[in-house]
Amino acid sequence: MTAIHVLNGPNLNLLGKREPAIYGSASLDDIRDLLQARCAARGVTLVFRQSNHEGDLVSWIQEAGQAKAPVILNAGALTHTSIALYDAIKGSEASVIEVHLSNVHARESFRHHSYISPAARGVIAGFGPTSYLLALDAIFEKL
Ligand code: CA2
Repeated sequence: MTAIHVLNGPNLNLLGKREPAIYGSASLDDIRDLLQARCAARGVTLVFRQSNHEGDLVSWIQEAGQAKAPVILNAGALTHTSIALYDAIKGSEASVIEVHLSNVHARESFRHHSYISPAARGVIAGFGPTSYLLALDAIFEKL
């Protein structure tokens, strides 16, 4: 395995600063540090990125697909809107685990549909930062 790519979408840079009742108190840097420690213990390189721009995420998914690197993707609200991300995953044959901090199915109905899920290898939602750790365990064990 060359590296594991963890890609984060719009507004996730605000984690830990706003809406702690929904998203918890951990910042995105805290989540990166948790994952970095696990990856270092396994001798695996972690690529951890966040962007508020859809095109960045498209390019990063293509990059991971070309490198045959597994992806953990929290696309934020783009989950519910982006055919471009669906096409990027399908087109690049990236192996993607979709993650969410919150249980999107227990929230507003517009969060119940995901354009990512049909292209994803699996989906983990509702466990806060542990959603990312569970995805990492799945990669270590299954891929
Ligand atoms: O639960 C998740 O991880 C989400 O992907 C988070 C997205 C939301 O649109 C999805 O439906 C579910 C929102 C990310 C924005 O995070 C914020 C954090 C703090 C303050 C405001 C937004």
